Amino acid sequence: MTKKTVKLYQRPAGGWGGLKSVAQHIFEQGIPAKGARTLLSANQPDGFDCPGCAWPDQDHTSTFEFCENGAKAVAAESTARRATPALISAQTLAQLTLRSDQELEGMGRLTQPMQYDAASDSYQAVSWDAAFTLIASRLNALASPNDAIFYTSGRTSNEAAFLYQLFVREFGTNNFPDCSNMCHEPSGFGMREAVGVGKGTVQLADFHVTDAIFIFGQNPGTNHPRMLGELRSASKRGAAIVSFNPLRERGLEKFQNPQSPIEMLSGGSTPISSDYFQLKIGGDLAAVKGMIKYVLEADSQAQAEAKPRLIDLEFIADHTANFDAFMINVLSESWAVIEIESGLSRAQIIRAAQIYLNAKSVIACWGMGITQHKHSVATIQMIINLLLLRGNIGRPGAGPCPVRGHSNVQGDRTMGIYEKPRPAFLDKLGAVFDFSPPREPGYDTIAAIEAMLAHKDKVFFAMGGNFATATPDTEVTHRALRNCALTVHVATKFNRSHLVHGREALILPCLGRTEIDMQESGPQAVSVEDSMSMVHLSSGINAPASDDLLSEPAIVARLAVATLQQRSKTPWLWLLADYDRIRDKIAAVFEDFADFNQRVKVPGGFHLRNRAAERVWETGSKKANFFAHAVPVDLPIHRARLSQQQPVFNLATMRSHDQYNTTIYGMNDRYRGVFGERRVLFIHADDIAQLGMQAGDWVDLQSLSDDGVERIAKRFMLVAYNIPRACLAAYFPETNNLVPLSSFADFARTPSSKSIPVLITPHVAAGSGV
Ligand SMILES: Nc1nc2c(c(=O)[nH]1)N[C@H]1C(S)=C(S)[C@@H](COP(=O)(O)OP(=O)(O)OC[C@H]3O[C@@H](n4cnc5c(=O)[nH]c(N)nc54)[C@H](O)[C@@H]3O)O[C@H]1N2
Ligand SMILES: Nc1nc2c(c(=O)[nH]1)N[C@H]1C(S)=C(S)[C@@H](COP(=O)(O)OP(=O)(O)OC[C@H]3O[C@@H](n4cnc5c(=O)[nH]c(N)nc54)[C@H](O)[C@@H]3O)O[C@H]1N2
Ligand SMILES: [Mo]
Repeated sequence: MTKKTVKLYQRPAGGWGGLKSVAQHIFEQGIPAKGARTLLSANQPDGFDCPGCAWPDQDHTSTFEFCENGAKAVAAESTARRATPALISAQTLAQLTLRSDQELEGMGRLTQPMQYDAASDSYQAVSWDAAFTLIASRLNALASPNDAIFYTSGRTSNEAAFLYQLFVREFGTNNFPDCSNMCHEPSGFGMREAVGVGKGTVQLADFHVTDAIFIFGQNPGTNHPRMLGELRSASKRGAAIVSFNPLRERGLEKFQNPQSPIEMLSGGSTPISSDYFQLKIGGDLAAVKGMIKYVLEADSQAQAEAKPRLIDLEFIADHTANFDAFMINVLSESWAVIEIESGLSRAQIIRAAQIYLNAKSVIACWGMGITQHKHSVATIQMIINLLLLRGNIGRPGAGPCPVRGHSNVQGDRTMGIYEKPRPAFLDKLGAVFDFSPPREPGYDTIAAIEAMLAHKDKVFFAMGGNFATATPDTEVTHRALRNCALTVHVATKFNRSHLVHGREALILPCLGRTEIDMQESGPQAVSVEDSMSMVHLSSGINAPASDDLLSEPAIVARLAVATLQQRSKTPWLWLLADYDRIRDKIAAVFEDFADFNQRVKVPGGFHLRNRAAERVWETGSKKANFFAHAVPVDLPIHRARLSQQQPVFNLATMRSHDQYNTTIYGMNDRYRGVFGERRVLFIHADDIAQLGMQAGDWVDLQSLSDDGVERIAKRFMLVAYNIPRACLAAYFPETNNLVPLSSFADFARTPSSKSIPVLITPHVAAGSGV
């Protein structure tokens, strides 16, 4: 194991450190020479879509664009290790539970379906037919289809997701909790209300001509490394890049491009952010509202002096609603509240606003630092307000850019993985497949957990992901899953969710993106939609990890046949034989996918129509709506501070450089200078001193919530860091048990895992009785 060290990382992001890290991961995964070929086929016109993040590629045809963390994701999927029944069946679940998450996934790729055997407390190999028969009989025995819950994680392809939602709706429910519920749900909700489309409106070409890029709550150096390439060229062109982040993130400061021989050899690098605003956790709404206040004040001044106006009056008049009420609300917000709640000075906010005003075109990007708060929807709408002021949407170089996470999380939603489907979509789906889809809204992630807790004997089915670990309130969620009659996981690797099971349990191993998907008509390609609505094909190139794997579409189709039998008029196995047939059905249901098969076969794929980008507003008012939101002063963190004598900290949970969500690749977080340890707590040096502690001390964290339940996460090492006072950061999922199930974003119900009020106490070993 690596030695535990913490040191300031002073080199740029990317560079030789990235290449070295990839080489090490390939070595650790035991991948032979073919590994390199596999890596080189990611995001090629005839290769597979990188299973890493949802950042788009230049035309999806550029020569291999080096991405350290994409390479790690590919290496993890193409590992030479195998989690065979021989390996897994030899251990009881009681034994497996003691292993770390990294060890569980480290067993390698699953090779055969497995079923839980209560007598031996272990998983044992089972045939596919027996597995489908068991699931079908349990589903059909439920009192209501609504007693079954179908989770989706965002790697699932369009074709698999489309078949999956069709099967589940023919079965009779809209219970579709989705990883998106924990991720960009507030972006979808907030933007649909504001501009009528729940997706970003910009494309890569906009990054090439924009004058300013504002980045809120995102760590692209780790989570979207290819975005750094765009930021680097924008920075070289002289575009302003403005970061809002409580933490100093290396990738937002400097970048050494592994594709530039000059930078690599000379040790040179490109500065990324022109300005970096280290605001308080949760302070973005206040900061953006402050910027808007300055713009409006400066605009009144310009008007008084008969100078050119600073806001785009024509755009506001022609395209927006509610501007006057919004303006009154903004002007009445006090600078004092804005400064306190953002943690930025008025001068800093004015500086940011001036950059905004100096730019003809502006892109606003955001990530989890914005979405995982109680007030996330309001914050997103405030960012949209800022863009609307100067018509920064629907023209070149301008627009909102929520940067999505999983490589096809956006596409899954497009395909109908949604618990509140639109009636028009259901009408069409019912007409194309000749059935009556259920109309009642289903469960999102939080509601699914609540339902499993409240009622025993549900069936929980997961298409990928790691539900038990990714969700909040770990102990409660685990109780909910254990309450189920049957839990089923379609997965590539063994993970904690397979250990937190119902009375009966199954693991169904599937092909990964990198593998050849052979069906009756030959090898198949699937399609995915990236963060900028580009839809393109992905075809695997590796031999499957085992002969006994099925593709996700095959699992859905065969399960549908077993469950629905004569009830379904859908030709499931005929569709499965050739994915072009699935795509023709997708085209029949969704107007924007007309001629899907032809358009997707052009190298690079095609761009899905986005009405807001065309300035067509599909909102209630048929305009883009300004939303007035007060700067919140009564959030859980405010209430917790009022209730305590001792210092209450605001904790954000985030990703390290060596993880993909719940998949832990290693113990290092290179850009933050942490090596060999994940249980760390980033904290301001003065806060450490005020606690009477020292960097390197071990502490426990207790979260504070209104429900009176004690939630404690034990043993974190204090790391002095460049972060504002009273703010903390630690990694997910080690901290997920601190987030109460009841603590989520207004309207969107995304767990507020970026703002957890906590107390810090010296570490007490479990069971020490002290
Ligand atoms: N290698 C790798 N790539 C990934 C993933 C991965 O785990 N590993 N996950 C994928 C997924 S599903 C997603 S959703 C994305 C996630 O990508 P990101 O959105 O980058 O996710 P996080 O690491 O959770 O946190 C992002 C940043 O938010 C900042 N932050 C915390 N609180 C606040 C706040 O209140 N305000 C502001 N302005 N900033 C704040 C943190 O300091 C951190 O820099 O990445 C995707 N890509
Ligand atoms: N505290 C806290 N909690 C969070 C977050 C946070 O920032 N803080 N982030 C949230 C976010 S943004 C997200 S998106 C969720 C992620 O939640 P999930 O999407 O549920 O979790 P992942 O860790 O991405 O899922 C990993 C598992 O997916 C399986 N897998 C990998 N590839 C495939 C495939 O091709 N097919 C199938 N069927 N399975 C596959 C593997 O078995 C692997 O173990 O977590 C959320 N939870
Ligand atoms: Mo995500």
